[in-house]
Amino acid sequence: MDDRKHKNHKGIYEYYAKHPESADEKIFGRVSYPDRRGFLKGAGLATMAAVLGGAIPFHRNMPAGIIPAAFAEGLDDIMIEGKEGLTVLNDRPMNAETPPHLLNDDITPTSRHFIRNNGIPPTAVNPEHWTLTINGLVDKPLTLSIGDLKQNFDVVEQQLLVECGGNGRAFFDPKAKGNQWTYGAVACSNWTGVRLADVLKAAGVKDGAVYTAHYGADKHLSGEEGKLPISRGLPIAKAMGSENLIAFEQNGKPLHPMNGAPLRLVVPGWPGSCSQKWLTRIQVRDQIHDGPKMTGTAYRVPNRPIAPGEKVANEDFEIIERMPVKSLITSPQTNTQVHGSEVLVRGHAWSGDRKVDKVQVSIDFGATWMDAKLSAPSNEGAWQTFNTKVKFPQAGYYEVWAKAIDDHGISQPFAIAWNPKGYLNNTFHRVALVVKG
Ligand SMILES: Nc1nc2c(c(=O)[nH]1)N[C@H]1C(S)=C(S)[C@@H](COP(=O)(O)O)O[C@H]1N2
Ligand SMILES: [Mo]
Repeated sequence: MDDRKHKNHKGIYEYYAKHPESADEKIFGRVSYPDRRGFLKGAGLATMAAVLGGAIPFHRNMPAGIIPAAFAEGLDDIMIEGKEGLTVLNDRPMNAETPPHLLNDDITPTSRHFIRNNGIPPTAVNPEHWTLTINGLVDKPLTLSIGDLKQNFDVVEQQLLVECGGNGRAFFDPKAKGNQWTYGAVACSNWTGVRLADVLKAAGVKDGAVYTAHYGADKHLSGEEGKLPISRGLPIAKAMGSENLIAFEQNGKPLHPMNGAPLRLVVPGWPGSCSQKWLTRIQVRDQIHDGPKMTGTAYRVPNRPIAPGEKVANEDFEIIERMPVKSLITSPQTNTQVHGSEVLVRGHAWSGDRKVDKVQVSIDFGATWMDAKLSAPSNEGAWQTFNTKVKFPQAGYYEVWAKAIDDHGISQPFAIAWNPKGYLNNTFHRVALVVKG
């Protein structure tokens, strides 16, 4: 299995013809130029030069709308500014995942943090003028600048796991609609910010509070004013956990524009959709939030195992809360040849709101398992890293499987119950190796 086969090799000409603005966005990353109607129609010569790797001495001769031949090979993953090696699954909205072997670092570099957008990110963001409002069922509604957050609250740095609820969707049969995430809609960066709980406490959460509602500055794909792409929330008890951050830095720098700059929630171990990006407001509610993507089949699963393809009544769905125990093999890369008879297997494991107790590795399709060495999480909400040396008895084709077991004794399953939207796939990660001996 080749990672590349999942790539969306869309020709750049076709792409520019259909979606000039999103093509710009994909190629040049952040849309920080106020007046962009397709890069190739005008502005941004400096950016183009940066992407091409040099200034363009004859730029005055370039016909309007010409696409640099350097790009004629098609869109490749390297072209999201500040991102490297991501596999683009969708261009509008932008969705891109990270191949497992690029997630080998203990702390995920920003350049390798996946992107999951439901709408169109805000442009021309100014962190100086950004505000966050806390309102609803609180004693004292607050409107805070990022400076206020830094000044009035403890600033903490935490390594926190973000995983999309749909990570692994590609492996459901029958197929579930939505982005066909394979393994890489997960990351564990270092986030700097203030605790969500501290800010809620400062506003004074009133008796009767049930749920938060999160709002961001991104726009609905339709462009319709006031229509939100996504607004999700948390049960108050979870929101009050010390693990959740309102973050303004990612790996020691301002957030990447696609990861929510200048301000976002990071709610580790719960569906990534709880971690509102481009965060502008948190409302405290006396009932479960009902914003876009909180209801119907969005981030909800049937309350019982169902047959593949079975229709389920709306009232039989429940909101996904913590993400299940899971592991990912980040080295070796799948489909590599091993020269010699042993290899070091390395990866990460996590279980939402819990610790992982054990990771086991198998090279014989699950007949026997060996315990891997497993690190403690660097803080609550971080993934744990495992490694073990495996020895192959002879040359040939092997699959390395990993299985994590959490501190409640719950293990990753070999197979998972089907659900209509393809959420929560935590089956074993399997890596193919050809041992040459
Ligand atoms: N405002 C806003 N916040 C959002 C989203 C979005 O589309 N808009 N997507 C959510 C989903 S579904 C996920 S999985 C995470 C992904 O975070 P990332 O793009 O930084 O990896 O952001 C969440 N926060
Ligand atoms: Mo997500």
